[in-house]
Amino acid sequence: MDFRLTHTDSRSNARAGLITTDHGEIATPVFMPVGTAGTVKAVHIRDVDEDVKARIILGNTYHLYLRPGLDILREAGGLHKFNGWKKPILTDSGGYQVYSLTDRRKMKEEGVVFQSHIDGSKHMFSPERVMDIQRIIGADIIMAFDECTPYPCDYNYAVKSMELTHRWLDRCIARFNETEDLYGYRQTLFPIVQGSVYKDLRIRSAEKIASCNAGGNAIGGLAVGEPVETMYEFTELVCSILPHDKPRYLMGVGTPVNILEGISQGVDMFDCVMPTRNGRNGMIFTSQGIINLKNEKWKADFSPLDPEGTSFVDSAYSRAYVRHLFVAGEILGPMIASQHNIAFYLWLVDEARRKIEAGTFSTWKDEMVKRLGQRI
Ligand code: PRF
Repeated sequence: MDFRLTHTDSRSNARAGLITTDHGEIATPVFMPVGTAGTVKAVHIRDVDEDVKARIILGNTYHLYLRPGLDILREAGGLHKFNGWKKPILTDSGGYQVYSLTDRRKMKEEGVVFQSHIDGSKHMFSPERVMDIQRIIGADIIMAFDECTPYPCDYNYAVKSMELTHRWLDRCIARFNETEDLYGYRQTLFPIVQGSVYKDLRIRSAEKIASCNAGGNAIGGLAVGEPVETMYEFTELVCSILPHDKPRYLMGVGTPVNILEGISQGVDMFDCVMPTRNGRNGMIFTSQGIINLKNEKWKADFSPLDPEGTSFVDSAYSRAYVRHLFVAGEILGPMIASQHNIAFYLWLVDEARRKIEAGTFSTWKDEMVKRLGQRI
């Protein structure tokens, strides 16, 4: 994997760049639609590619390991062959998913023993195991196995957890270097900064991660319930320590406004379930603001779903029609809203990139932040 910065903004830390993988190029800043189980929920892969214009999608080690399981993934020749997505894929390590299983897991130095949310069966994830699994899934970018601390988290726990994440990282790197890709294209390992909301810990963690000289670096443990200003403050702090010439990935973030703030702090990559999850509940993000399609207000609004939207669904369907689909419980409603929302997120990061290139990012961002946060 290679990363080349093409533009840097003079009034903020925003940057535009190009990641090159064996499955093609990824222009940054980028939003990565979440495909937890190997599918961006409710959207055809053709539309994720050609209509939404996603450049990379996400998969999850935890979910894919449980279902369809490693035998099927290996036999398919990896996730790309299995789901038909020909562009880059990133897999999260399971650190976050296992952490969400609060009372179905036990953390140890060796790794985590957890119970499947599907059938209650027992499994063990260790740094080595998670590297081996991500070799089998075959994503272009794979994540280190970490512990995402909850919020709030007391200082002593945060220190212990961060130190464990660092020891696990060393084991991930060792295993990654001892093993090879299985399908003939290269994989890149991203380490993850932790340290909760403690400045000294975040600095220590960012310095440790920077010293690994990885192809790219991630910021974890944020967007877990802390105030948004805290998230921005720590994102900025960590970005100031992580290498300038490597992509930076802020995990699990966020709203359109969070993404614009992240970009202005120097983040290059984002992922979030919000566009698809909220879309399935009838919430759509537009350049005018947020719309709840279930609202009575849209009952007889025959204007296009989003007059400025880039997806075919935006002009093909009216707000009144999509509202009707939601009210009637029709499956097409969640499909249309999901497709619209991820197209909107991709439009947003593309537009940010164009503004960075044109040198007008900061003023555009301030204007967009005012508009995007409001509910209409
Ligand atoms: N670690 C991992 N995945 C993540 C996170 C993390 O801290 C987050 C936190 N927002 C989202 N996804 N491995």
